[in-house]
Amino acid sequence: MKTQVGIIGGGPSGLLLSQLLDLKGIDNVLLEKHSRDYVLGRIRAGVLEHGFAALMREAECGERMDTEGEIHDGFFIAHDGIKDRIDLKGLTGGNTVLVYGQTELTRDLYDARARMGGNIIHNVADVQPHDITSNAPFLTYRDGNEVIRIDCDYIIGADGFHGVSRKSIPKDSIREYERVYPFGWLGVLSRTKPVSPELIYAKHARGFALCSLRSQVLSRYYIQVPLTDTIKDWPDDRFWVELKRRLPSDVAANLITGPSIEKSIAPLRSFVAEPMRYGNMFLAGDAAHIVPPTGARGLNSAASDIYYLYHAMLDHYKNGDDTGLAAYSDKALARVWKGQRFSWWLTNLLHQFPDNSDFDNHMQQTDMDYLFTSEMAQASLAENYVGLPF
Ligand code: FAS
Ligand code: PHB
Repeated sequence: MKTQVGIIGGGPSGLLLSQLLDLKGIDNVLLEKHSRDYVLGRIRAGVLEHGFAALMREAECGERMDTEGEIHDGFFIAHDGIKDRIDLKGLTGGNTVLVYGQTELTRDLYDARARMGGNIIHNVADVQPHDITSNAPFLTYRDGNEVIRIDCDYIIGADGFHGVSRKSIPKDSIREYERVYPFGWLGVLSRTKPVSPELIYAKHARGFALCSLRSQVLSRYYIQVPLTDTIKDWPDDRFWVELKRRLPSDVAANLITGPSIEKSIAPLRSFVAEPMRYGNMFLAGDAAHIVPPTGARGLNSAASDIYYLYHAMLDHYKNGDDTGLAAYSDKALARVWKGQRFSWWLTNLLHQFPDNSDFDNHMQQTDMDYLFTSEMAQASLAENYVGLPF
């Protein structure tokens, strides 16, 4: 099999790039190790920057997002028993975010690929990139006992944090930066009316909590839990009691509880791999970087990677211009690191760190006091949350 671009990974990064390239007549094949239903079974991100939404529309996948997604002009930070609002729209000259689940966005991308007859191969085993630094790289994968080879001009590693692409780069050609946080997020999805029309991020002595949503009948809640906890430690009743304890009393009083339809614990880490290119293989999305979900930057950092790669591939195949490909890693990393900073800062502001000194905790409280006594500080938070320019 021969193609122009070989993509590893059928999550949002790989699917969005595959769709954008196909629309411009750039041939690509996408290899995904799981089934479509397995990928769609993951409950992940919920907040899209306007840049991501624009890219979905350019990929002719934005219709349901614009119909069913909710535009949010702001969100709340609960602290010291009160709620303060961050006025995203007012502080950023009109920018907002779109609340639309990653599951639905991924479904829209899969449906669009199917409509276009996109070449997506599921349930592939042992995907391996080969001759990455040559001008004739190729991919192999196993289908039963048969090994299939795909010759391509470029390989895109969009296979997430645990994928094969980043691990195929020699250790002396890649540098990794990481911070693992001493807690995780226990997430619950419930078919209940959301407690608040806008998101509430809560800082509390018992731990962080987040009230989010997927629609007016589907709520998404999170609480900070120790890394040693498992979902067996958190039957629904205990979860709801603990969530209420971390929310301002007026919010807790209005919380509608119900059976969890999904429950999972995600560890939190900050991670960046540099560079995001090795030979003719380009890393995108979680394959290259991970942020704690506090700032809703994970999926949105993937969007700018895809935007830069898409335009670089267009310049290469349509104009014979390789400056975009040469500049990709530096350009993507410049925005990735700003997303890392914001996510790290907001995580430090809102979570309880068991090893914090009294001074650390006083700094955290002072950071919160400064935020809500300075409109400039709120504007800085807002411009990062709606998404820095691509
Ligand atoms: P993904 O990991 O989504 O997709 C990679 C794909 O590659 C997967 O489908 C995988 O099956 C496939 N793959 C892996 N190895 C392969 C191989 N060897 N061969 C072929 N295919 C392979 N972000 C937020 O903004 N907000 C959140 O609340 C949030 N919550 C999250 C919770 C969890 C548990 C996780 C893990 C992430 C969360 N994220 C969140 C971040 C998440 O949304 C990612 O940013 C997003 O999935 C990135 O998309 P991709 O880069 O496509 O990677
Ligand atoms: C979610 O709805 O899953 C969500 C929203 C905002 C975040 C993280 C997760 O910062």
